[in-house]
Amino acid sequence: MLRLLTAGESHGQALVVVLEGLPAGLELTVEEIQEEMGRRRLGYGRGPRQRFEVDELTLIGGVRHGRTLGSPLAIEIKNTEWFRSDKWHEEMSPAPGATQDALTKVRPGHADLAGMQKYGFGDARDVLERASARETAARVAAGAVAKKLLSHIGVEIMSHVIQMGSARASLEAVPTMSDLATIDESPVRCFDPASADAMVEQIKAAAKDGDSLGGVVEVLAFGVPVGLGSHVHWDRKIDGLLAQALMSIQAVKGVEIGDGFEVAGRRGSDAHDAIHWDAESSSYRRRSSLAGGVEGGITSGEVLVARAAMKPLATLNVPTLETVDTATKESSVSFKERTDVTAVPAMGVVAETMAALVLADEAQRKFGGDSVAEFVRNAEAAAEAVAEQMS
Ligand code: EPS
Repeated sequence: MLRLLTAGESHGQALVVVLEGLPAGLELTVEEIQEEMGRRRLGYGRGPRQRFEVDELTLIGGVRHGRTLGSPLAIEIKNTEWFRSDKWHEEMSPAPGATQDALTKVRPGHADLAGMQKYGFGDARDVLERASARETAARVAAGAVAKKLLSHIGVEIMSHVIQMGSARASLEAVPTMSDLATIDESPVRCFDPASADAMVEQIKAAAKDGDSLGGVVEVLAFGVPVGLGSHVHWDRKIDGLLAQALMSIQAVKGVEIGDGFEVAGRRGSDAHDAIHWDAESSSYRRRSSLAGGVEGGITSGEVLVARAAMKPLATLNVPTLETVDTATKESSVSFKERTDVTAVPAMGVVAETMAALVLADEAQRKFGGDSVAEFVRNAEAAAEAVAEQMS
């Protein structure tokens, strides 16, 4: 249905995005994609590159006069560091040649060593340039488009940071879409200001030691229709698809839907969302959201909740992790690259993107439509059919 391909290396000339399967007639501007990409650059603990790198993007194909054509959407995102200096030109040149300084003190936890072994490289840069989270800029550009499509059927997606290092946010108040601007203004994209202060302190302390921090983000999707995904096959379950998409984000090591891990320790009588008939909205509602809006691999119509845990970045400003220099086999500490203390606040925006791509894909599978108008018409008809079935 909706297929995303990205290409490009972190310090190469540009990232390239191809998004195939969009309906025609979706209004789209460079500015709105750029605005979403700007949100990914937010967050205390990001490194210097975020300050000077501007996500300069060009719509190359698939859009005419501000509307999609139904053809593949192609976007180019220039790496401004390449275009405003000649810093990476030789190191990343596609022309035949060789590097002067191969990176061989591989970083534990990064793709360096496994990638070198798999692809037969002697220089970790041949791996890390693509493994880098710079690639998430391309994903977010595509995610902005998927979100725009979903907005036509009333689906809205947001995220917030619920843990940074060992600082956990209070989860008592659940944010809604109207809180997103406040969350984006928080230096760590945390909804609870007191927890945000504790998170900033943790980042400051880690930065002082040249160390890095991980954390957890929560993605919330509102207005998700009943019936996306299916119980009939392992690869059609919406929770499985969301888990794959979220787990594919660089440095993410854990995903849960709703209160997945916490619920595992409860008794069955206390682990499920009671169902009742809500006469006011003429719909079935759940009294809690332990299942995160998914039952049997199908969306239930409740708010969709997914969480993603990111490990601390493997690149440290003061490298202390034991490793081996692959050129000499001697013991060493991993090489130092310019890095961020944490990218958890940015990861939230990437997680929104991945959820949006999965939901837009599934919505198109269920409702179909070659134009946005047809897609919306079909979604409305499906909603009416569900309402009729209930009456
Ligand atoms: C990254 C390291 C840093 C980050 C980068 C991802 O880049 P650099 O080493 O060039 O300073 O800033 O993230 C981005 C550039 C981005 O746009 O997100 C890494 O090693 O993954």
